[in-house]
Order: sequence, then structure tokens, then C-alpha cells
Amino acid sequence: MAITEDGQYITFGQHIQQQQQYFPSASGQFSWLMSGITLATKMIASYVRRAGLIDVWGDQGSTNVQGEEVKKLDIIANDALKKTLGYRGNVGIIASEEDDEPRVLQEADADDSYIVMFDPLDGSSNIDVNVSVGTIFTIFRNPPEVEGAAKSVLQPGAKQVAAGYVLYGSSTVLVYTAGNGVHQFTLDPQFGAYLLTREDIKMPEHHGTYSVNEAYLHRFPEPYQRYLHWSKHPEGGGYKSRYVGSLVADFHRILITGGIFMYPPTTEQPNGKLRLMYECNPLAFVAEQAGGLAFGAEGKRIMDIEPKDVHDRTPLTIGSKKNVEEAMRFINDPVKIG
Ligand code: P6P
Repeated sequence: MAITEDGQYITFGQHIQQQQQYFPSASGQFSWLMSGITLATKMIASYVRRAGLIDVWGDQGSTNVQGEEVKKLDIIANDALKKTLGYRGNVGIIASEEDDEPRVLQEADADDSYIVMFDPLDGSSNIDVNVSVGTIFTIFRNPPEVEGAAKSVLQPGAKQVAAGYVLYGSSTVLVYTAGNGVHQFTLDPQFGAYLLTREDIKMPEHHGTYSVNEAYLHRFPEPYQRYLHWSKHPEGGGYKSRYVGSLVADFHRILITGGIFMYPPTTEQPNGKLRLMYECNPLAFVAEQAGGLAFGAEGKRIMDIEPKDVHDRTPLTIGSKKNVEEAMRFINDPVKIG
């Protein structure tokens, strides 16, 4: 249910204002920037909700820098974010999964300029079959001392100012953190406003579900295979499996009910499939703020990884603290245990 203060709904904008007390240095620029993201996601939601009624199914006819078929809605979502962020005046650089290189939007003044990176519509191939999709975003400060957009965006996830996602699911929910807890807002289509529906979300410490595409089991490194064998074995974890195949949907379920999501290295993609900067870092920030954990290759904390390129990929193991610690005991210790 929407959370209210003396009967008044708390909108996203009000919540950001309330949060400013924790960031005395904030000059209101951050909330202005966030209003650009929320506006874009309301526009995206309006298209997603009418897919089929308007011509947004299917491919746009090109492939992106990832070599993936671009869906019509990918372009719409990407354009919506670039346009709304472009008018914010304090966004110096944007980087998108859909664009080859980070773009300098404007040479905003260094002291309150931000970088916004996003996956405009993750899982867009699910649109045609009505499965949930999501927008994932992350915000960094634009370092005045660093020359050039390509270098400015290469910051470890630990330097994120804020991050989150919008899940276009049974309802449209915005989940974000600015380093002071994780909060969820639900878009009320009548008001056209995001209303607070969960405050200071804490991920359950453990839950008996794992989320991985088991079709690739035999392509995973052996320690991952042993963990997955253990996790479902009645004398091991005895866990159930849940896998939507849309990262934001799988992650949001784990944020609320607990469990673990993995996209391991495979023989075809030894660095994994998911993107560090605008998929794994934002979700890792949310997960850690909610009491969870997120690791990449060789047991490295996702938010400690120093990126080499804006489109770097990384394996991902993320979720409830105890579930991830269990998995990392297998992954970090190739010696047969259990
Ligand atoms: P696979 C969607 O294409 C995506 O990027 C994520 O949303 C999702 O978690 C993953 O790929 C699914 O990949 O290889 O299981 O189809």
C-alpha cells in the first residue's frame, strides 16, 4: 500500500527532498536530475503498456554495439532517457547500452555535473511475449579533473552516487538507493506519480530459491556446477528454481523475497553476459544497501571492479547474504566440498 504522511501520499520527489537532509552538500541538483529519469520511465511505461496496440513489437532492423538485435522499444526508451536527461543541465555525460561510446551531453559546470549510465530497456526481447522488462540506471559524479568522456565514466561501482531500476511488471515500480537505504515507488497511472510503497527495504538473509539459466550448466566452470548440484539436492540446499530471463524481474524478486541470482562465466562468454557499468554495478549497490552481496569473477566484490571499458562484461553472483556466501564457498574453493 502507498505509504502516507498524515494521509498525504509520499511522492518520489518528496522522498528525495526528505533524503536531502542526509546529504547537506546536495544542492537540489540531484533531485532535478532524478526527475529526468522518472519522467523518461513514465514515457517508457506508457509505450510498454500499449505494446501491440501501437507498433512497438519486434526488431527495429539494426544491431547495437553488443551485436544484439535492436527492438523498436529499445530505441524509444533510449531516446526518452537521452532527451529528458539532456534538458537537466547538470548531466555532463551519458552512456547507454545502446550507444557505442559515452556521449558528452553538455559541458555542465564541473562542480555539480553528473554522469548517468543506463540500460534503457533490459530484457526487451521479452516485450513481444508480455514478460516484464526493466530500465536500469546508475549515477556518478563527473570528475572535473578527468579529460574526456570515455575516461570519466570508468569509475568503480563504489563511487556511485545513486542507482536503481524501473520494473515494468504487473505494476511499474521504481527502486533506488542514494546510499541511505533502498526505497520502492509504484507508478499510479491515475496520478502519473511514483508513490512510496516500500521504505528502507531489507533483503531477507536467506531464501531457498536460486535463479540461473540451467541450459548452460555444462558450460559453467566446474565449481559453479557443483554449487548448483548441491543447491537443488534434497540433502544439500533443496532449493527451488525461479528464472524469468529478465534481469530486473529476477533481481526484484530476490530483493523482496530473498534468494540468489547467478550469471556465471560460460565457455562462450568467459566474462559472463551481463554488463558491469549499467547492469551489475547498479544492482550491486541496491543489493548491498538492502543487506545483500554481489560478486563477480574470482570472488571480487562487484563494486570494487575497476572498469576498462564502458561495455565491460562480468560474471554476476548476487542476492541474499547467506545464499551468496554459500555459493562463494564453492566458487572460491575449487577443492571438492559438500
Ligand atoms: P539468457 C536479457 O537479454 C538479459 O540481458 C537479462 O535481462 C537476462 O538476465 C539475461 O539476458 C538472460 O540471458 O542467456 O539466460 O537468455
